Order: sequence, then structure tokens, then C-alpha cells
Amino acid sequence: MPEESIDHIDFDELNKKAISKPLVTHIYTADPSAHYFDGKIYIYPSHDIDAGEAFDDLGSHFAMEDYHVLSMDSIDAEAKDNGIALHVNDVPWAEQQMWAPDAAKKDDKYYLFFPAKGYDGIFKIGVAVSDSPIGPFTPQPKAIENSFSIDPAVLEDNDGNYYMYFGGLWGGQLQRWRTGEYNAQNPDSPTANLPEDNEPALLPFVAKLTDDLLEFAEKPKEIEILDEDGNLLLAGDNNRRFFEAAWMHKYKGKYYFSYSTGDTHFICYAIGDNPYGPFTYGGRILEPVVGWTSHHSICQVEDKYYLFYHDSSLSKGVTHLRSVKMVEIEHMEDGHIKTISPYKN
Ligand code: FUB
Repeated sequence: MPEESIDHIDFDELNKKAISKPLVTHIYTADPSAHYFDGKIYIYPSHDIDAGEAFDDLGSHFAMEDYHVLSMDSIDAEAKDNGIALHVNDVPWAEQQMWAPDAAKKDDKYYLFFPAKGYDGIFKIGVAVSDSPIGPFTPQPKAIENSFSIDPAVLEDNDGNYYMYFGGLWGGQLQRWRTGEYNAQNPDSPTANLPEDNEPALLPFVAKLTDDLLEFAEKPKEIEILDEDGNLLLAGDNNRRFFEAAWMHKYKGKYYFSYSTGDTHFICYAIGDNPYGPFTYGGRILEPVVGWTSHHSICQVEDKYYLFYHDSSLSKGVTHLRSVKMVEIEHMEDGHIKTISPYKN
């Protein structure tokens, strides 16, 4: 929801209408990546702070420094904050902006994947490893080779392969990588290098991970998001095109790629038959929340699916002080997902 509209919000009323409550209220958390590991729910969120940075369209005010892992013994249990799992000061290659992370489990190890800006101001994606799902995580000395941009989301497929989906526009820098090299021109412009409205929209990327989950096993490939006629969504189709917040879940053998539309604030999804796509636009999962960003994950717990998302209701609309929430979602008979409104009318 755009910043300018929050002046009119009565937050007491809004909180009464909210379909769910923040999972924790003693810290601000956002961009929740939820997983069901070993019979418990683990949530890997961003840890929002107010670092005093000015607001801008590059997201400089999202100046996060560390990650805390939340855990829930069951879907009805209270969420527990397990403290600092990784701090930027412990990551040799990263200088600032620990944005939306994800995690994966392989054998007895847990892997935290995270984007951060290096000392050159360029976002890369790193990985850190732990024996425990709550950390602490030990980072690799360097970022993943050939990684770029933000918002990693890792799918463990049924055949044992792991795939990372990633990318984000504006401050997430995806538009700076159109030639395969980082374009440093117009450093303060979030929109320089974007396609024209009548050109195909920029696409997110996917790369299979190596067996040790520490590197890409292949050059990242774009994944196509198509409309109902089989055409790529256009850059000017702001209500449907990919912006950031990639996520992948599977349902009845189909691959559901979900994402945020950024400046129009929807969480949408597209359906495909394999991890590389193409994916056909399927609709909206979540209508806009309070706060500019919308970012989510979908986690299967036994036979139910839950949407983890965030809003800025606890901070009364401060866009970079968000709170993680959760609600059950429904896949309908035809495979589509029922759209959720975060606040009742
Ligand atoms: O939390 C920082 C950034 O805001 C994330 O990386 C984006 O997806 C958006 O939620």
C-alpha cells in the first residue's frame, strides 16, 4: 500500500479488521521464509530496524544488520525468537543491508541464503551453514559466484535437487544486470535500465545448486512468466509482472512460482510443470498490506498450506518496520489459489 495513503488509516480499527496478528511484537520482522523442518515450523525473516537512513526508492532505509530465526512447535503455538543467527559483521564480503533470506535443509545441515550489499555497493547472495535450524550460521568467505540481485528462495525438489530463485527490481538492482555485467551508470536512479512499458518485463532467475548447496551448479537462467495467451508479461503490466520476493512451492505435482508486484503491492502466482518454467500467470494470493513492500512464503505443514507475510500495522505504517503474520491458504479444485484480503471489510 503506498506510503501517502497511511495518513488516513485508523490503526486501532485496522488491527481489529486484520485477519491475523504479528507472530512476534518485541522486534520487527519481515520477508518471512517459512519451512517445516523436523516436525517444527522455522521462519527465516529479515530483522527490520530503524537505522536512521533516509527513505528513497532504492530502499536505503532497509538497513538491516542481522537475522533472527523464529520457531513454532506447531502451527497454533507461539513463535519463539531464537536470537541472532548471523550478523553482517561476521560476513567477510558483506557491508550492509541484510535483506530477505531463505533457508534449506540437506542431510543434517541447515543453510541460510541471504542477499547483502558488498563494499562495492553491489548486491550479491551468500550462504551460511549450521548444524541447527536456528543457527548460529557460519558464512562462506565469499558470496556465491555469479550471484547477483536479491531475495533468494530455495526449492528442495522431490528428486533431491535444490534450485535457487532470485531477483528484485529498483533497489534490488536486477535491471542493472541486463547485459550480464553490472551497469553502474546513474547510481541513484532506481528505474534506470528498466525496459519500456511495451517491452517484456524483466524476469526473475533460477539456478540449480551444487550438491553441497554452496554454489550455483549452472549459469542462472531467466524464468518466463506468461499471460493466458502464452505471451511474456509486459514491463508496463505493473499489476502482474514480477518485481521481487520470489517463492516456489509445489501442489499436486505443479510448480507454483509466487512473487510481489512491488509498486502495485500484490502477491501473485504463476503455475508451471517443472522448476524452470515457463509459468503461466494464475492470479493474486494477497491483496496489498499496509506498508510499501509485500513479501511472503508458502509452507506446507502436514496437509495444509500457510501463507507467511508481513505488514506495517504494528509500527503504524512505517514501511521499513514490518511484522510477520500467517494465515492458511486454499488451493481450489482447479488448482488456483483463493485470493486473501489482509483486512476484513
Ligand atoms: O526487506 C528488504 C526488501 O524489501 C526485500 O528484500 C524485498 O523483497 C522487500 O520486502
